[in-house]
Amino acid sequence: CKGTTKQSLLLGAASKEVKESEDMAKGSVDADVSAGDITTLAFPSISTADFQFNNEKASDIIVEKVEEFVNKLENARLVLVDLSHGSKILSLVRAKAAKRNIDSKKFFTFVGDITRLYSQGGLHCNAIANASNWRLKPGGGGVNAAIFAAADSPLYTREGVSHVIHVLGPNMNPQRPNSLNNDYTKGCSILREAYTSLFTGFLSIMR
Ligand code: AR6
Repeated sequence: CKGTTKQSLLLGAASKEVKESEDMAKGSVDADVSAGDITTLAFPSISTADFQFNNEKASDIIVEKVEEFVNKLENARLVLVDLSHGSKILSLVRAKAAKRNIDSKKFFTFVGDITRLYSQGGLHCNAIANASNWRLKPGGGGVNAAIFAAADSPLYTREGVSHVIHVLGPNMNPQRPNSLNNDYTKGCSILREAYTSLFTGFLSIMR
C-alpha cells in the first residue's frame, strides 16, 4: 500500500518564545508520571477521530506496534493520550496492553490535552506526535489545531516539549481528501507504517 496515501513524518523543534501558563489546573493521571528523567513520547490515536478509523482495529495496531518497539526503548517510554476518561480508544488499548503484559512503565495511557501534559498533568514529554493532514497544514480541528495553536511557544517553554512529530494516518472519512473508502486492508497497512515511522523517528531523535 506504500504510496497510495501520502504519509509523512516531520521532525521540528518547537519555538522558544516565552509565554506564561495561564491554566495550571491538574490533568488526569492514569499511571506514574513522576519519572521525569525518562525520555517520553506522547502520541494521540492516529486517524480514529476526524479520519474515522475503526477503534477496534486501531487499538490492535497500536498495541502490536507498541509491543514491537517497547523492548527497543532503553531509557524511554511511550504514552497514548486522549482528551477524556470516556475515551474508547484508551480503554481498548489499556485492556489489550494489559492482556499482552506490556510493561506499564514503558507504555501507558494518559488522559489530558496533549499540549498541556506537563502544566496540567505533571507528565513531562520530550516529544509529542501530531495527527496531521496531508498538507501538514495548521488549523482544521482535533489534535492538529491544538498543537499548531500551542507551537508558538508554550509547548517548549511551558511543557518542555522539544520535538513535534507529525504523522499522517489513513483517512476513512469520505469528506476528507484521499479517503480509502472503507478499505481496511490498505488502511491497516498504512496505520502500521505510520506507527513504525513514529516510533522509529522518536528513537532516532532521542539517541
Ligand atoms: N489532546 C489529546 N488528544 C487529542 C486532542 C488534544 N488536544 N485533540 C484531539 N485528540 P484527530 P485524525 C485526540 O481528529 O482522526 C485534523 O483536523 C482525539 O480524541 O485529531 O488522525 C487534521 O488536520 C483522537 O483520539 O486526528 C487532519 O485533517 C486523536 O486525538 C485530521 O484531523 C486523533 O483525532 C486527522 O484526523
